[in-house]
Amino acid sequence: MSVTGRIEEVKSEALRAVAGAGSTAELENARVKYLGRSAELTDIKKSIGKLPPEDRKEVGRVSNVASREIESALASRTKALAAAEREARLREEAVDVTLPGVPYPKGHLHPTLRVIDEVVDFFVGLGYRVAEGPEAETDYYNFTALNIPPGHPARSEHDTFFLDEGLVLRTHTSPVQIRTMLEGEPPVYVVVPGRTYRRDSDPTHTPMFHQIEGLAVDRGLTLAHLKGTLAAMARHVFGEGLKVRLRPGYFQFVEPGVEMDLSCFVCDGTDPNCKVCKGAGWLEMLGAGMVDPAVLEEVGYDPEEYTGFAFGMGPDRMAMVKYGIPDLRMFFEGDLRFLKQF
Ligand code: 2NM
Repeated sequence: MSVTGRIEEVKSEALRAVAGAGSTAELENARVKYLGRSAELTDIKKSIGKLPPEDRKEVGRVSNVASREIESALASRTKALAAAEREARLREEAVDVTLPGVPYPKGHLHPTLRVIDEVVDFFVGLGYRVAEGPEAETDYYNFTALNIPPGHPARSEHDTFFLDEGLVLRTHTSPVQIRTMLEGEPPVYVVVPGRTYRRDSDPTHTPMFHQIEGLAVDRGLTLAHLKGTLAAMARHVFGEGLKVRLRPGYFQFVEPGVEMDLSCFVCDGTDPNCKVCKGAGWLEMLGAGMVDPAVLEEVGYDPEEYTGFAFGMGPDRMAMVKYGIPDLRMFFEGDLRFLKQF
């Protein structure tokens, strides 16, 4: 076969290889094979000088045409393949920003904490300060300053946990009110949530329970302020339109003392078999009263100038009533099937 014939053959083979290459890597192989240093066409060009003089021009022309055609085929195929590969990569890496996000597992507030938040939010909205204090308290703040001196029978009703060095686990959060009053002069408007402890353990009592107490001391405060404030609080937590009633109650550090009931938010007294109020029509909500002048004097306030009201409630029991939780033990088991309902 003539040299030019062979060049045509190599060219056709090269163009087929270029057209058939499926990737830029395969194209590069074809380039090396047909145009590289040891390619057949390269060898032919190098040996043109050894050909008979009358053939050199024609072989030179044909081999140059072949090189250019292969080069231009390579260039356009490279461009096409690179574009296709880029398209494929973009498709692969595409992020669909319209897909819904992966939901992040959220924690759940404990029912007691929800009630505490609702009560505290209510009082903060009225301008009360939130105060906290130590759970290991001195005997003085827990009892004596609250009109319960050493040896007083009211102490034994508190089922106290005694610690070393005259400390007790606080049986109520009232010592925080004493500490607050000792810090400064009236007006005092403070709400005090916290853990409290009593040596009690049965289906309706746990040795640790929560209290929210509150205290207002100012000029001219009366039982009417107490009732209006606490009725608004109860309606904020359990529902607008509910009724409240006060009954006489006894607490060592108030005079007079009252207990407040809330009309049943489930049956409003219409269902003798109501599971929530047991047919009573009323739910016991909290204890309260006008701060005993002896307590005001103990913290250096003049009871002739100032009066105050105080109250205490149990958010664990309130949560049981509000959410219909039948057993106090559920609060402490940490069972997610229980907690996730809130
Ligand atoms: C209650 C009921 C009535 C109360 C009184 C005081 C203080 F410190 F001001 F004297 N703190 N909390 C109080 C009064 C608490 O809980 C059922």
